[in-house]
Amino acid sequence: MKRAIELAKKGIGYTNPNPIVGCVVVKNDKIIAEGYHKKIGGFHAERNALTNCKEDTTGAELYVTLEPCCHYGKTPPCTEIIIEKKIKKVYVGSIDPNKLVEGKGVKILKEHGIEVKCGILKDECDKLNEVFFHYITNKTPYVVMKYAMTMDGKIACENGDSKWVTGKDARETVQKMRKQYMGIMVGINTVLEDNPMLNCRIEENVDPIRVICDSNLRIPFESNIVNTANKIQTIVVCTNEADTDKQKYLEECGVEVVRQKRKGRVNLSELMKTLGEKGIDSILLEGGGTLNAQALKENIVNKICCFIAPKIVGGADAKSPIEGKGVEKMMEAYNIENMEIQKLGNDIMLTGYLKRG
Ligand code: AOF
Ligand code: ZN
Repeated sequence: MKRAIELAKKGIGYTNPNPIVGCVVVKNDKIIAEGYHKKIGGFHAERNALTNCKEDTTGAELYVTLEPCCHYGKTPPCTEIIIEKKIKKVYVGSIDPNKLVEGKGVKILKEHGIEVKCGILKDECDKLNEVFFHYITNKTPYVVMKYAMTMDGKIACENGDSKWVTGKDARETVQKMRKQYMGIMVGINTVLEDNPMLNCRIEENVDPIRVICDSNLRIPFESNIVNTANKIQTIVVCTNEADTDKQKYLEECGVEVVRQKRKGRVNLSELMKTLGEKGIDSILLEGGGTLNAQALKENIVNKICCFIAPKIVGGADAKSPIEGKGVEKMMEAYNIENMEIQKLGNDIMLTGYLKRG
């Protein structure tokens, strides 16, 4: 199963909104075939492993990180090929929460006399697909709030200079996240201040879909975002008071404008529903502080990824990652659970999950 997990990870960034899945076939204590889900729409891990196998699979055992599917989707059910190839025993990591599967894959295999053992390295397998599990159940994107700050909790100096807070290794990790998650979201202030590209610079053609929250359509026509909207999918979200001529012009530049039927600020919960309907399974939220505060308030954040650089910049008015009004009492703080810590060069990365309820 460890090998199957390794294989599954090769699919990161290519399968969304489908899961990443790895599969290993073993006979006489030897791996006779391997496979993983390479790309959305392509064959599933099990079918890739079994069709690649040169040896006779009769009586072999199969390890798969996610329960085999039993439905006709873009491809035929994996249970069919497992039965056809006369596999004797199947070891499963996670149960598939997809309503079309949800235990039925295991049941069908058992009905065909195949022994099935579930929950092998379950936690590791579940972690592979935290995005898929959330999206298939809620139909809204899994939101990862990411920010980098100094040891005194600042994301920039008082004058706004922010290049760079963290070092090379941490920044490279962020690029990998831009590949892994389907969308990237920032507020208009970040566009006005930094004129970012919000693309993925470690690999071509894996840029995330850019989502800009811009209630009044203040985005400059000459910004990098608008200038590249023909090449990289870009969604700008505004509310009803935004200028309709500007909307038209942006659309001519290749920007998709989502207009929410409300006044004032963009409603993020509603936006998550809209993005979910567009098939976007995950969002890397790169702030700034006002948008981050709103995202926490509207309860759309699932995971936090906080980079801390060994630096202090000071300044009472230097920006911090979460602005807004904040909570009134320590008792009301947002709590983070299952914290993990990792060193990246001289920086550290803290990850954790928003505690619900
Ligand atoms: C995958 N890859 O290796 C496995 C999946 O859209 P389809 O027809 O490819 O079906 C996708 C569903 O199949 C997915 O939601 C999940 O429930 C199941 N298993 N999917 O993309 C795989 N094993
Ligand atoms: Zn399948």
